[in-house]
Amino acid sequence: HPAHRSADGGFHREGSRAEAGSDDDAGGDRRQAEDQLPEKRPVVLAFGFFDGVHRGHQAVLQACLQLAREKKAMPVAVTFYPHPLTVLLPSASIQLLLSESEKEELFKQMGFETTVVISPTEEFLGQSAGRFLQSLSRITSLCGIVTGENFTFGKNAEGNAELLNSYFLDKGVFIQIVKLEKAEGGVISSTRIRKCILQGDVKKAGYFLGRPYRICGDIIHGFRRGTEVLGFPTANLKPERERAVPGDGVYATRAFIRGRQYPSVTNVGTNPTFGNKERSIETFIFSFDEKIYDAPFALEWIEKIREEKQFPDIEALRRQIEEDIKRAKQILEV
Ligand code: RBF
Ligand code: MG
Repeated sequence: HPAHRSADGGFHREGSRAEAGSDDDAGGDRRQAEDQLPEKRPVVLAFGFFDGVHRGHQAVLQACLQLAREKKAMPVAVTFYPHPLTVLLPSASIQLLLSESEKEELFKQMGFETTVVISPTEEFLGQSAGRFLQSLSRITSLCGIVTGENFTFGKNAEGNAELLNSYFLDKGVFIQIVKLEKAEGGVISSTRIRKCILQGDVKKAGYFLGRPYRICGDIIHGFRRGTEVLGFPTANLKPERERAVPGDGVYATRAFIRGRQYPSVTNVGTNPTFGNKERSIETFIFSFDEKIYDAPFALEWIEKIREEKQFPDIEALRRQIEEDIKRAKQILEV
């Protein structure tokens, strides 16, 4: 597996797993940064949390791939998981745009053979910016670092791109700071994309991401009502915890099951017509086949169609769903 997982924020060679909190360099620990990356081959690192791997992140990652080609070095995406905030504040719930494995998969698709996933500990996050830089400078194979202009590091985010630049100025490490990508009157950021998704604007989120927003999940059993009362059997998606879910409403979606695409329509909400207590995500696949409801399932959110509403009776809801399907087919061009 190409990902090198690090339990304490050090840069470890594959297989040299470390105990969290034990990398005190004063003790001459063996797991020092210089012997932590896969090989002695020169490396160019792209640093970031990269939640979403949106168009701004893609610019940073492409710059890293390009620099690595120029330097005949290995490009390495260095990222963090879980979110540093949830380490410092366990009660914080942050709604992420990608799971860890989805993020790694996107790096791979872009051309990164190697990813380092740092699982940040409180110690790692509490270290000074200076100490973070020192540990980087001990990687003898390091020949370049690429980050976005808003990258920060060290305790209280005291280190920034400028400090990174000045620190490495005379050390033979090329630092490239990539400008933030802008669209529709603002900078593209994970926070902005999360807001779009929560507000139901999945179309704009997809534009900022450079691909439709996608959620993978397990199928859970829903209410039999879908089949028996309405005549629209639905697959119920249960996303993993801490995942950004589009706001309540009806959406044109594409379901992916065992590598196949299925145009579909998805309702998010509490089904006010029936007064459910729990929020559900229910997908009706147009070309329904019993068998496909038992497989892992990914959903791409293309465009919102309408708000979820309370209908006076089941027949009125059923007629509206027929309209939703027509509209979704137009949007999905099927
Ligand atoms: N339930 C509602 O109470 N109000 C809605 O506006 C609504 N819209 C839906 C749109 C679609 C395309 C689908 C598939 C379901 C919708 N539902 C809505 C959910 C419906 O009540 C639910 O699928 C059945 O009750 C079975 O759980
Ligand atoms: Mg169902």
